[in-house]
Amino acid sequence: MNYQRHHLVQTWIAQVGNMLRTALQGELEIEEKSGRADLVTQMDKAVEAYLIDQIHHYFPNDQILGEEGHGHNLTSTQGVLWIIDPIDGTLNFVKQANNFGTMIGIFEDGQAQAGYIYDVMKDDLYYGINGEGVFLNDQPLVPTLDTFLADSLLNINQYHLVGSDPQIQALVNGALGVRGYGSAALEIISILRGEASIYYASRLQPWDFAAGLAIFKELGLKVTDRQGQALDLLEASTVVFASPQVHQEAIQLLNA
Ligand code: 2AM
Ligand code: CA
Ligand code: CA
Ligand code: CA
Repeated sequence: MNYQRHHLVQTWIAQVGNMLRTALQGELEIEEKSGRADLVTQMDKAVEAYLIDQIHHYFPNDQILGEEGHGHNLTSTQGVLWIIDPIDGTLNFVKQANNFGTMIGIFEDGQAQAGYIYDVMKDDLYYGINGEGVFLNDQPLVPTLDTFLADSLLNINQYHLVGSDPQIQALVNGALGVRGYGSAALEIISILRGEASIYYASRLQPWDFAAGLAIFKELGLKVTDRQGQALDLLEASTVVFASPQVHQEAIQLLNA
């Protein structure tokens, strides 16, 4: 494990937390991206720029993929690749001043090395380091998840609340209940806390799933596409995050 890198990332995340909490005391500059619910603020850009500056300074040979424009032309996962979502849940950041996160995944030749998910307003940092375990604020974390979908809360994103895909209806009907936070970071955190045992989301980008993928792998939990196949770190996908048994049930229902 790369302790120098881990300590740097912890310092950067603390700084990002201060930047974001301070920004919420003032005016946000809000722009639309693809539509009214797809927003970007000056803080999404400022946090991404800050993290990229730090990574470039300490690790000049590493590659970086960030939501707000960095590395979108990458075609290879060779070497060290950082995948960054500066604010996950920007709509929550703007509307709720709560329920958003910062996510960082670190990969080497496509293999997960570390994942960080920071719940900014709670000041809770969840991270997993390859071979070292998963931690919440430096305390070891091993979630107890449900064995059966019927006993599980299912987190889903809003695209599944409309439409009539019968397989998704079967998944929803098979679960104990459905929840949605509007932030991939918080949906993943709720599984790490043992609250939900599955998160099903379509149209996730690499920066939405990379950190969670690294943390889940370290816990022996599953993260795949809808067919149960491994994700491509450079491609958007439908994603199923779950405990192994619940994942198997979900993949069966989603492909029946
Ligand atoms: P974001 O806030 O970083 O954009 C709910 O909107 C969740 O889906 C958030 O995690 C959000 O991440 C993600 N998401 C992915 N693509 C999105 C899009 N086109 N519009 C809004 N949210 C999107
Ligand atoms: Ca966004
Ligand atoms: Ca996101
Ligand atoms: Ca984002």
